[in-house]
Amino acid sequence: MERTLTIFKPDSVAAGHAGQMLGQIEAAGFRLRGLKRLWLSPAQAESFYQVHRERPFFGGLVKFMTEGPVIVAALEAEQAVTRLRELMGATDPAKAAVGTLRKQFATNIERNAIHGSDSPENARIEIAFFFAGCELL
Ligand code: 3AN
Repeated sequence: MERTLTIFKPDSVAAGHAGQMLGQIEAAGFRLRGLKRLWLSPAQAESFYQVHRERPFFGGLVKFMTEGPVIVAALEAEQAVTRLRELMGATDPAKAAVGTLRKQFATNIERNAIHGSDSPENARIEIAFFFAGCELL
């Protein structure tokens, strides 16, 4: 079993899509191991996305991720990282396959509805960013 972290981004939470997205994720076989709703501060969003700090879209990404509450979840499944990214679809919803979460719920490459860890190692780091061990039962 492998774990991954997902974030239902501010666009999804504001639109009331988080429940539908989580339902599709659970229906695909993921088990929920941790769940919380929070509003990221600019410092927290900058820290979470520090790998992108040199990218031209970094400022816009931090502004977007702090515009309203997010819902974060720790998920467990076999090959959870790869399988969640397949379910999410391409970063740019215009390029995402039909049926993927981003095709259904994302607006554009920035306001793209959902985050998923990109490797098992980053999943461990990202889960520890949001959850204490006692919150992951
Ligand atoms: P993914 O979320 O598919 O792993 P990353 O890690 O390359 O994509 O990008 C992280 C986030 O940065 C994306 N989810 C998106 O919100 C934003 N982003 C990525 N590329 C762009 C871009 N070219 N323009 C604006 N925002 C972007």
